[in-house]
Amino acid sequence: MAAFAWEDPLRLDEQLSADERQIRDSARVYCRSRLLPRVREAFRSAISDPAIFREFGALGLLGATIKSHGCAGVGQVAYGLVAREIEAVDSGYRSMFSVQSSLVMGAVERFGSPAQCDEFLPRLASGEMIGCFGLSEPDAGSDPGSLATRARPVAGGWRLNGTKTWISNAPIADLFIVWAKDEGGRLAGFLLEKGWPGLSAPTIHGKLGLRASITGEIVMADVFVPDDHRLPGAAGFGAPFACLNDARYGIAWGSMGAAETCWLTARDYVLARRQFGRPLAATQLVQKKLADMQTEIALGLQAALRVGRLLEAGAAAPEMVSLIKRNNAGKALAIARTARDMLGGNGISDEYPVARHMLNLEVVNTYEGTHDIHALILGRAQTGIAAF
Ligand code: TGC
Ligand code: FAD
Repeated sequence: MAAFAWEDPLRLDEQLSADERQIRDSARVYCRSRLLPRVREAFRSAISDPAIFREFGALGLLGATIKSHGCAGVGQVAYGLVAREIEAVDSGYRSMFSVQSSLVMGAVERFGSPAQCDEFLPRLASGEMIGCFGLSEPDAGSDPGSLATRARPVAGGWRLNGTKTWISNAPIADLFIVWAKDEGGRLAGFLLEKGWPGLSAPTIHGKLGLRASITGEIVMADVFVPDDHRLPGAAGFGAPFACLNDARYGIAWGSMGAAETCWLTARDYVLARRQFGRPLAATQLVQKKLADMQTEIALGLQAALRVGRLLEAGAAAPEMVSLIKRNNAGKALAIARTARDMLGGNGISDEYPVARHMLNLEVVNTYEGTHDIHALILGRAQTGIAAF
């Protein structure tokens, strides 16, 4: 029998190509040397540093799966590995990366005109321009089909009225993807630019999780949007959901990165911490917790890899993405809570990363479709009954 590598129990590493390993390793070096040293202060003071977008851009990480406009054109697995490295530091940084890459650049690339792609993708890829994605509203979260933002046709374009809430990056965004219904109730996507009359993006204060990623509203009071800023290929809810599939897939990998940090921190801690005359790691209860963490992470990563390979082959279904987003975010949150407990009183301190990850993962379990909404998507697929 082969030897067992406890850190990589199912040998994920050998299932990756040399290129994928190299992309992962360079993302890891950046995340550990540049993001990790600033995350504690960023979380404490709720600082979302716009320079991070330019750093991601310089490394070719933004919109990395896009095969044009100077983007790297890497596969879905490589994209997932990058999300895992970033979220091993903080879910807020991964949020900044996913919104820009999957939700904003993805929307422009899939549904934009050639002129819109030429105008926006290079600046989004470099991080010079920051984007946000406005779907959720005060009265339309899990049920975006009921959104109230309206686009009224006028000479040369549209007038948009409505409010989006809980929008990542909004207060620092230059480009706002806004989803609105026209007078016939059909969904359309629009590209709004910072500074336009009637457009504002106030910050939402007082968040207890995801504090390194700024969140805000998008308030639109009769904002004029010229025709050339409507996404011509986006018609109906299939458009925002297509972008969400990509971001949800990235979360499945990313949340496992956060879980790994919690697991490894807990392991180091219980090996070093002695109570009742022996290391905590010498107790059966503690070893069971470590084994559960290792098992869920190994299975979650294998599932993400499998869906990544199917996406690369054009053979993945959205329900597969729901399955791994729901499972991995939920399991990562449980692992973070357990790790927090295993560190005792120290688990509450931000000297250790576990409580920060735990608070972040509460958000990750909620956004991009809550844990229960993804259960209902899977329930509908197996019963044929929509129970929303
Ligand atoms: P339903 O009838 O199911 O679908 C309406 C149309 O959309 C199509 N569709 C999809 N297409 C591609 N991929 C998917 N995953 C799709 N899901 C649905 C569907 O085929 C249909 O197309 P058509 O042509 O027939 O009209 O619509 P519903 O209203 O019954 O949807 C139900 C439900 C619950 C599944 C959906 O509303 C949902 O997913 N709700 C969750 C909302 C959500 O995820 N919001 C995320 C907001 S963005 C965000 O959180 C970003 S955080 C980012 C960060 O910081 O990292
Ligand atoms: P609700 O939909 O009100 O749900 C509340 C609870 O009810 C949940 O537990 C849910 O599972 C449950 N529930 C809802 N419907 C049902 C049902 N039919 N049956 C059983 N249970 C149900 N949105 C964007 O558009 N862009 C962003 O960039 C973005 N970033 C975000 C960043 C942060 C920090 C946060 C917290 C949210 C962000 N969101 C964003 C919004 C996010 O997608 C929503 O919060 C999420 O979809 C849930 O919507 P809600 O908060 O309105 O909760």
